[in-house]
Amino acid sequence: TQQLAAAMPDNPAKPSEYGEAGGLAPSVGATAEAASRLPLASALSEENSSAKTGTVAPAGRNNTIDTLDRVRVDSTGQVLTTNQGVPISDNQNTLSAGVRGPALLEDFILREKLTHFDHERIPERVVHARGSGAHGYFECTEALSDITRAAPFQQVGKKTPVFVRFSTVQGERGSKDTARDVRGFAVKFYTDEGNWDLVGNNMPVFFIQDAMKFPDLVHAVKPEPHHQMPQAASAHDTFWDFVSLMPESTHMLMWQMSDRAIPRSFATMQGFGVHTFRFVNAEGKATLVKFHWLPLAGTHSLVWDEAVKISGADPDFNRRDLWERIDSGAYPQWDLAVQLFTEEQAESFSFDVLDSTKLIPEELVPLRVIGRMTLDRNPDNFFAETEQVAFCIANVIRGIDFTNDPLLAGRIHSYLDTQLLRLGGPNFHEIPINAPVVQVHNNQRDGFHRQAIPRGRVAYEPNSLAGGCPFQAGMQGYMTVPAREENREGTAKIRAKPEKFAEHYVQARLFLDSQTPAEQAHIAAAFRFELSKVTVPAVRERMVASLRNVSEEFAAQVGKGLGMDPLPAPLTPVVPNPPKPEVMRSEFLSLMARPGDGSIAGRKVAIVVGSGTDAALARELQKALLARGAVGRFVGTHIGAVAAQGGTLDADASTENSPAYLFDALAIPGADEQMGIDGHLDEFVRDTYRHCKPILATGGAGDLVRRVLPAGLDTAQDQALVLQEAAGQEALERFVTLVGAPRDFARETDPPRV
Ligand code: HDE
Repeated sequence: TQQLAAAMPDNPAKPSEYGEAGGLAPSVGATAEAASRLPLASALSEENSSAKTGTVAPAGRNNTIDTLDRVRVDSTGQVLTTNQGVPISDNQNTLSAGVRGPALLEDFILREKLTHFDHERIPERVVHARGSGAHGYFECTEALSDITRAAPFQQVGKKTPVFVRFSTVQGERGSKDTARDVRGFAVKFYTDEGNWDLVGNNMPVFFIQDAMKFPDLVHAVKPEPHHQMPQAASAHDTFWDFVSLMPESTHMLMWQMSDRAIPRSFATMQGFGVHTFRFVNAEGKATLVKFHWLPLAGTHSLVWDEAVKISGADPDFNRRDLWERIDSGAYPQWDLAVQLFTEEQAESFSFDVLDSTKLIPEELVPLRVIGRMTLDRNPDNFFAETEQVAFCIANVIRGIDFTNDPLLAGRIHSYLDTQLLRLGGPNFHEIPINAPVVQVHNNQRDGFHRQAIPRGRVAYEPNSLAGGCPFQAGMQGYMTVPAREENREGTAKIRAKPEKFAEHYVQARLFLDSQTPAEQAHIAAAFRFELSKVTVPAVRERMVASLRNVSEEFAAQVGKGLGMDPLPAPLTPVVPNPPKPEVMRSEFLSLMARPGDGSIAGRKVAIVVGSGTDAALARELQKALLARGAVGRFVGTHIGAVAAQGGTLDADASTENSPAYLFDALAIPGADEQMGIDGHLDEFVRDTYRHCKPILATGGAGDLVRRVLPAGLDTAQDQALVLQEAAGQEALERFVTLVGAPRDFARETDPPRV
């Protein structure tokens, strides 16, 4: 300390700030010397990971949450205060000069309250405004230390805390959940080497190949600027005008028109990193990688008619489902799988791996599961966590690097840029939900809302006055892969794309050909629906003209639904004779390929109750569902006590407030004539049937169901219709199993008969 005092004669008291001549004391010396003194290696090593991470996160808690506890506020038993902590005696009345006199300017309590309120909104995200988040953890199940240095993948069993936000893209913050749209699937890994954000979608490809087109795409799909319609929908002129002029969108359009765009639950959708990234190992060797999230609950979606109706009955459908799953302990889980491949392999493919409108079929590069993510805690506060979380594709950690995908390049710029405005300045990384669990050390200073209190007078590097600290990590720090193989053509500045980017239809066809007939029918119906909302005939025609390059049969089907006869001439493709693709059909592209393990956890079943209900059977069914993690809700003509056969049941939902489309299945354990006169119940049966969901009807309920369905339907052949006079254990079991199975679309006709 004395030595330091001597080194800083103008302020002899200063060294006391640094403690006893310890590692943090400023000293005269080179950076290298400082580096040799401070234990960088151990600070960054796996074995010596931060005490805040790398330890087992018990269910319902994790290490991010521990650090967030610092800022959580629980007002139980506390007195109301101002923002300065001054107790407030009266929160009802403004201070005024006499009871009928004017309000007084000196009322700092009123003014503080109103002023804060006046400022409590922030701009919504420019896209992905509508979202829902949850905390959880990622557990490594296969170490990849030979392939990447990335901290989460070093040891089997290692847990890394995560925060995840799912979103729609087009609609505003308060829009409905069940819009036909891409879903964002953004994961923030709070690793012990800094934050890594995997900001993906629930579809593996994108509309455009180059970030240059992103503002155009978003302007086209968002509500039209003159009248701000439609909200949370792509079915309008400007979107289809743009995409029909951008044949590179065709593949993505197939996905967006598929049932993937209306997921049943966030827990039942896949996630994709979309771009090709690089893994980098300790030797600096790179391996190309694509990321996939595979839901353990299987891939399940809604049908369009159902999605439209849900948006009226419960616009928060997906948000509520996520919340309730976590609240009830039916934690959503996904396996993280990677496709690993080399530059040489990539070069041999018929498509370019830098083109985000192309996927790599799993038959070509199989998936390798390396870990599992579990979401086990709801946020405490939507704004503080879900709204303020800021994902950024440029947040990468040691062991993960970018590729030259031109779409990715723009994203590396855009996220931080937009967040500077949305979150009000350069210190948003200090907002608790965004802060890494490791400490931040650098010479960035000041700015609005700075939270950290950096010590000392040194805010530059190199320095000698702070012992060279904080110092460069050198080989232990983030290293960019040195070789940029793709740039073989030379270094001429150019605005152009590689040749393979010009082909736009082969994978659109691959996707279509890989679907089941029911899925194909849904895609055709979605094109028909969306284009039927387009008012300019030339736009509709151009789109159908483009679809002819995907499949003549399919284009004809869509065209017929739009009254086009004859079909418009096909658009001229840029590449008329594309190379033969490696894979012509990929079963994994169908939602049916990954139905999950049949678990019904998190599912909801309506058990309709009324005067004809067999109360014992209703209770037995409710118990059987609960035993498997699903919820069976008693739905009456009204809520509250319902006098049924053999006892009173307590209905917590009604046919009026909770229509059929909010449930995964319908059970009517007995019915009498009285129950047959509720028109809502008729709709219940009709909608459940139309949306291809299971129905169990016993006792007189069989007659009720048959009365509602049109005569001539072959109900005996219907696998998801369990109509039995006296329901035994076997019928209950069959029904419960059906609740977790993919829907059987055999019932569907176009247009629907029911
Ligand atoms: Fe985004 N995107 N994006 N995006 N994106 C944003 O960042 C952008 C793209 C994705 O829950 C914005 O903070 C550009 C692909 C998700 O908070 C913005 C381009 C994929 C989320 C932005 C793309 C995504 C965003 C808006 C083309 C899937 C929500 C607010 C070059 C791989 C994250 C914000 C959350 C959000 C820019 C394309 C996924 C404006 C420029 C491809 C999941 O920065």
